[in-house]
Amino acid sequence: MKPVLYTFPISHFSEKARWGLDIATYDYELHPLVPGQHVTFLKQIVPDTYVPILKDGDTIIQGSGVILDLVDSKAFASPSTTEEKEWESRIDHEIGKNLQTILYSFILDYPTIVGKLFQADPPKKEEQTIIPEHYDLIAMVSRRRYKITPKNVEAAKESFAGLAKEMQSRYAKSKFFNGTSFGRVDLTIASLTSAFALAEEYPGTPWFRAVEMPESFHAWQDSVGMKPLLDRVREFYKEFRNHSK
Ligand SMILES: N[C@@H](CCC(=O)N[C@@H](CS)C(=O)NCC(=O)O)C(=O)O
Repeated sequence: MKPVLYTFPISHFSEKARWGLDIATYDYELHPLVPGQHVTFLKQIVPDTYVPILKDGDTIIQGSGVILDLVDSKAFASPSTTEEKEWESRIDHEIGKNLQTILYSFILDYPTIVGKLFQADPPKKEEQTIIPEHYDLIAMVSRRRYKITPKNVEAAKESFAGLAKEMQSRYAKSKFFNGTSFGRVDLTIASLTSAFALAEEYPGTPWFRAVEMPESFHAWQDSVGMKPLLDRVREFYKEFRNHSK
């Protein structure tokens, strides 16, 4: 049996792992889960129920970084350096984790948006949304999981914008972060900002295109001023996101 990758369709950390496996031409089955329903299912195999998870027989690898470690030598032209891994970790926290706090702070008050984003199959804009069962509970758990308080959301926005700008200046000097070839930092920043860049090659794009995000979300995104960074992300998707299942 092939290894199985458990994901959520719109999870940016899942996208990071999936892109790594795809670019390394690692053979696996994709098993998307519905957020909310994932807890009961994943509790049978892991104590902390987050995705991505790669399950190969009895071996379980959880988290995008460790999954990337598994394929690092095949995924990139040269093995990732300690410096690249330190940057990956910074991007995971300051962009990836903060984005969860920021995104959910904007959408949890809109069950129809969340309902569409959580759908297992790609939704259509004109389709009626099925509001997830026990939505109030899902919203409450998400607020706790992603530490959504006014103070945390402000801090997350500040930290996110700071690193996005820093990455943008790095990319103004060099196409690739390591100066020579598409590497681990490029894959990390691209997958963790995929919901903004909405490249055609990003498998989650149909979900985000099917919803009308609140005006306040767009206003915040514009205020960050990261268009050049997102242009580079779209370039990375076009050139390197070529094995999507
Ligand atoms: N550090 C982890 C973060 C993974 C993560 O935050 N996953 C989110 C989806 S993007 C998740 O599974 N959330 C649901 C939960 O925590 O129960 C990684 O690199 O994979």
